[in-house]
Amino acid sequence: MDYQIPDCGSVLVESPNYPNNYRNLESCQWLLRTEALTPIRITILDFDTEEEYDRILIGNGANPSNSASQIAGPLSGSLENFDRTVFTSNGDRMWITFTTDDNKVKQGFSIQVEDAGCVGKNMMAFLHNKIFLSIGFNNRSTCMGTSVWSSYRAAS
Ligand SMILES: [Ca+2]
Repeated sequence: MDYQIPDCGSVLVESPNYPNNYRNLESCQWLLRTEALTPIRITILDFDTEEEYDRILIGNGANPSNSASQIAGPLSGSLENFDRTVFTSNGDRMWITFTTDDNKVKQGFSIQVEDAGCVGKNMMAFLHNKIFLSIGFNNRSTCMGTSVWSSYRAAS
């Protein structure tokens, strides 16, 4: 899924089927960018995956295959064991990948992705349209069909 974060807005990136269990052999990718070209701040709100085997990676830019761009991960297991739950990009684009192995599933995760240029402002929820779908990397319906797509913007 590719998400564009509205000016002063945010989106929620969730594992497939969240808050129900994800499936085995998931391979998901989210590409994120801000409309305002400001950095992105992501906050892990909830996280529970099979330790070591079901994991996410987070990076700067729009190319998850570039390992030099990775800034966090692999993250797996429970949220309470993480040293950090907030990560900020160095530019207006960020990526998240999620892969699982062939056995043991858990609830997964919910991650808030915000326009870092507006963090701290009062925000209210509203629905936002999906901008465009990712192409090529992942056509699995488990990733495409279940990601929650909601966002927030500053209250006027
Ligand atoms: Ca697993």
